[in-house]
Amino acid sequence: SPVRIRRALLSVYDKDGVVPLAKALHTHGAELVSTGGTAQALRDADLPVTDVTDVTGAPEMLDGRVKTLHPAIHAGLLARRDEASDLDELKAQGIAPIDLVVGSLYPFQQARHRSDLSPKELLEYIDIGGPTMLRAAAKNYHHVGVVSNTDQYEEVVQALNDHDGALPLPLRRTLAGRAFAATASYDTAIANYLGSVDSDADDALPSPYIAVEGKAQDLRYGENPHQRAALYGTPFSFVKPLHGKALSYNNMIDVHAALALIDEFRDDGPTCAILKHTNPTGVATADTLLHAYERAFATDTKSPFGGIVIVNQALDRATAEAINSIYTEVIIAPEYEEGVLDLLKEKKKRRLLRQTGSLREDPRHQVRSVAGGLLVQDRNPVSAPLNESRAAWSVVTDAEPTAAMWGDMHFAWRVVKHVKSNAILYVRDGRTLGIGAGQMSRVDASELAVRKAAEEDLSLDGAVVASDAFFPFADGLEAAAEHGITGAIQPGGSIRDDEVIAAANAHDIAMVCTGTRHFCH
Ligand code: 93A
Repeated sequence: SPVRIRRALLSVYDKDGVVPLAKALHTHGAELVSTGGTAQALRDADLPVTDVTDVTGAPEMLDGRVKTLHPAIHAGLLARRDEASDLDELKAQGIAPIDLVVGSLYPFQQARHRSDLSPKELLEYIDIGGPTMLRAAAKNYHHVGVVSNTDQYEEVVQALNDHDGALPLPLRRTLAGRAFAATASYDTAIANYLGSVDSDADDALPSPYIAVEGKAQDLRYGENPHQRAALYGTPFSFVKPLHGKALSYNNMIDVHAALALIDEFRDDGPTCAILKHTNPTGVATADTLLHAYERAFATDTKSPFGGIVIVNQALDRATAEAINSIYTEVIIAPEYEEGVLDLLKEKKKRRLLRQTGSLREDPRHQVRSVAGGLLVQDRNPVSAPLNESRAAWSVVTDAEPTAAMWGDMHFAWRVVKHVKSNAILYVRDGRTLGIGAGQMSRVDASELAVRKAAEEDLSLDGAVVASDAFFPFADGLEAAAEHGITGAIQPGGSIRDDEVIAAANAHDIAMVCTGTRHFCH
């Protein structure tokens, strides 16, 4: 049976869209009851509002910690309208029923990521009264409606209009479910946060901050069409879809890889990376984005079809046209210049994303599942700028890198991190020349990278080679030396480092050891 909304309690942190909703409620004859800020927002819009303090007869207390936590509110929400005794009790206490709650909680999840808040300040973002209202209304959905997010407003206004100011039961049940999902994920975020702050600092991984706060969406399928799949948590808060079908399971993995890679180049000049199956097919920096794209594409002109292109600055028309000349499934840019979206939207199957944030702002740990459990680790941090990196790296050969080689080594090192192991790649002049990804042997990876470069008629003369882990033997480096490389960057640390360094010296190669390994499995 539809519930006619006679009295609505609105208490929202996010004031977006609350005025139109309140207007609709008012038009349908509902009395509006609100907490301080929300009441102000409604009054500013010339709506009549009853202050919650007038309903409770108590002031807001403890800096707002106690606003709606009062029997006049909660009995009004929880009373069963079909229980005479409930109604009698309300009457005896002079409490009027409340038929609808509109709430949006203090943004704990966002505040959690703010470095300017102390732990004590963060606690103030734990909403107590809000979830209590939502849960009370949701529990009593047979008689009360609950709106727990701004994205439900439109649906609710529509229902009010369609049902003469009432909300039908099926909608109330759906909304109740969403309210409990919202409070559950809210509490999970708090639990994860408290679990992740360990008072005693030591080297052990503290209780991981994972933040999987319930199912976000079902996916059409998983890695393959016969595998069911769903997305949990909020992993894609860093991209906003602008066009195309929802991201698939594989798209999401690739998008993550692309975001992680471009993060390394956030402070560089125009940079473009093309990826397939999480591996870069080419990465380049240049004077313009178009040149960066062309140089990245030239690394491997076969593989980018159906791949991802990501750029570190606004996508201009010329670059978009170049990207558009082959089938590119996913494009990610921080901005799209005027007209560019329209051009790219012509391909229906394509997904266009705007990058709205950086993975480096995500404090969550990296998680992978293995049979029966989860593996949790710190994420591989973004590399330091060249001058800082240089201070931590050591030149182990007689030959010293030139300034240009330092730049290329730094570039190569930041890309090789994002290539599946074993990874070898060649770089010259801020662009990849050949990438060998995912080989079981390092020599194979090296040969693959050489072969790819040869297929594209790219000379390796004067290039630097990067290896994600140490060269176990001199052979990998010697193979590279034959092609005229002049520099090498690798972690070092093999028991045969001496042989590897001797080989480098024999070929007049400048070798830098970083002391850090970048396996990517
Ligand atoms: O501090 S609280 O946990 N105590 C309460 O009693 C309470 N009642 C509502 N926070 C409480 N709220 C929250 O205040 C709501 O969930 C909403 O986020 C916010 C709205 O406050 P205002 O209308 O003053 O902006």
